[in-house]
Amino acid sequence: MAKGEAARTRNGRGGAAAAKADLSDPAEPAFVQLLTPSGERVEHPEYSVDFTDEQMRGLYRDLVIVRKLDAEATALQRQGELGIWASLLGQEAAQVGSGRALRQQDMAFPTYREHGVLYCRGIDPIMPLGLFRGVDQGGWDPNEFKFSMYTIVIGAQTLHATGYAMGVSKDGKVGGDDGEAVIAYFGDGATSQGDVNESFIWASVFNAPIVFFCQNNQYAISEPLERQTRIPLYQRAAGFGFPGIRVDGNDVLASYAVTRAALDNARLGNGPTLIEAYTYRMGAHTTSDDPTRYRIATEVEAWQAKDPIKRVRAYLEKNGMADADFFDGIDQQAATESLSLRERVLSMPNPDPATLFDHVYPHGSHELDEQKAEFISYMASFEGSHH
Ligand SMILES: Cc1ncc(C[n+]2csc(CCOP(=O)(O)OP(=O)(O)O)c2C)c(N)n1
Ligand SMILES: [Mg+2]
Repeated sequence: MAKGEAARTRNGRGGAAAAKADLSDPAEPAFVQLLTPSGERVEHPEYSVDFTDEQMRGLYRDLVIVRKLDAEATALQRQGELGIWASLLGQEAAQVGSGRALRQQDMAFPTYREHGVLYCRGIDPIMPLGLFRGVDQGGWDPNEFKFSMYTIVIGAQTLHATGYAMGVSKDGKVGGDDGEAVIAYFGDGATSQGDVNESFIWASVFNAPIVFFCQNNQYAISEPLERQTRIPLYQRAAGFGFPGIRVDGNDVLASYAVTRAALDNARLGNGPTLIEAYTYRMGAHTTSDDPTRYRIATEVEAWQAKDPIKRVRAYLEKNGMADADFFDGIDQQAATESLSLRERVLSMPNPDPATLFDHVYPHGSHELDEQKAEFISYMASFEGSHH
């Protein structure tokens, strides 16, 4: 069997992979959409946005900048400056839409791919690059930015988020318009993890103020969605006793509107919501992955037509809300920010290896002190040698 055939057979639908990605496929359940792929504004009976022209341009700026920074990080990995990188390419709208819907007091729990949400939280985009370069553990303060550390263990952060949300409730910080809400990000593959299902149960029965934001990017590394579920993911919520909704994850307006409504419900004390942001991972799973081994080019092309940035640009142009100078200015700003990112990555100092022991426990331990001393003398034994 040829390689391409093997990939198609694993997808289970033969040559239908491209049709699977077509959102107008009647077999696909409806989702909330406010901006079509061609840049037309459409209304939805339950969800709306009322952005000013300035705010719309701001969303465009966010989308372009996070894509550019992401491309720079991928290039840095290819040049040997990062150990690995998990690209967000294609998922910008899901991340910027939900990220901008968060209020300052809300707490977010990311995976390893939420660079766009991190950017919206006001964290310097250099921070995750230290982690992926292996020179620090991710340098931001989760309490200061209300954005937890990246989590590589699939689904684990949903438990952290649920516990945190239960704590918010116990602290009496829900029930009003100024209440606090929590959002947990995870992928389609993560929905098969016990941790995620246990989180759903705890959040449900304790009515925790949490939004479960699943970016269904159609793959868990090489495993397609049909290996995770026989029903649309958002419908899983019904079995746990809270609402689930599917949104066009390539539509920044719809992602914003749906997330804002779910966060408001949580902060008012109405409990959890599962949001399935229906999107597509345009690039590789990480820089260690080769997606041509398991998916066909026409599928990727079908999703390129639904690009999250193109549709916002088309909308701005059609409605005379931005001119060529504006778009050039944004491209210039993105180029400047990515150049700065590159320069700062290249000048990141290598840490003293002995500091590894300083970040295990907040107040250290006797055993760690001993191990650190032993390690320092071991390292000293190499001094003067070339090993
Ligand atoms: C508990 C656990 N099992 C396996 C892995 C290896 N792993 C890393 S990413 C990944 C796929 C995750 O897919 P998904 O949840 O869809 O998120 P995506 O990467 O597509 O954003 C797996 C299996 C892991 N990191 N943690
Ligand atoms: Mg996935």
